[in-house]
Amino acid sequence: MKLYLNKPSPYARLVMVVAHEKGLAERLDLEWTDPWVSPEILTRVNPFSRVPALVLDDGGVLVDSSCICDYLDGVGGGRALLPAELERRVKVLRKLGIAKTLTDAAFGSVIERRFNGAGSEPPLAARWLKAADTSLDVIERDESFSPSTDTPDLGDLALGVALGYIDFRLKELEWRRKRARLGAWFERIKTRPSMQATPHE
Ligand SMILES: N[C@@H](CCC(=O)N[C@@H](CS)C(=O)NCC(=O)O)C(=O)O
Repeated sequence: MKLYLNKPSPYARLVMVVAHEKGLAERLDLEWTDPWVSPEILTRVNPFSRVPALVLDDGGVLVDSSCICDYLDGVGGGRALLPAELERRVKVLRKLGIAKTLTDAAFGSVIERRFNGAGSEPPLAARWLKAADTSLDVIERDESFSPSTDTPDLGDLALGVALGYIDFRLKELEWRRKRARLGAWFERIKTRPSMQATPHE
């Protein structure tokens, strides 16, 4: 399997975290690429020129981190990160949706600033940063993110990745202030080998 990725992408990082959790990291042929310059090696497999993109051994292509993670969870070893049984699955999907949307808000605001930020804060960046800040307050009060980080599911891992991205690109949010429980949770989950092996750069 060939994975197209770059180091600053929180979406690509989530895929790599899952690959490590599932014992698949060694089976991935990594193609490091900058999606923003629309390189031909990427656009010929993903016409959206986005990472992550995964080319399967039969030549089929998966795009979008949630779809790729679902696939890796199915083919990799060990416990399921996204359980098949409906009641448990819905709980994980709920957390995954929150964590991915937090990532979208944080990443979107960074990109808005980069492309439309000359002079003042772009309105969409301001909107998404406010949404990210409010959602962090909600997550701080949400006890469903696994208190034990020994057996994280896909929702927990996605939240770890979202918070790691905010530390990487949006330090000024100082998200730990007023959120001691979440801060302590993140300190634990970020020690997992899958998180340690996949730093942003
Ligand atoms: N929903 C997608 C988002 C992927 C995405 O936006 N990737 C960014 C890098 S973090 C990208 O490749 N952007 C290039 C572009 O939009 O042109 C996912 O979950 O994988």
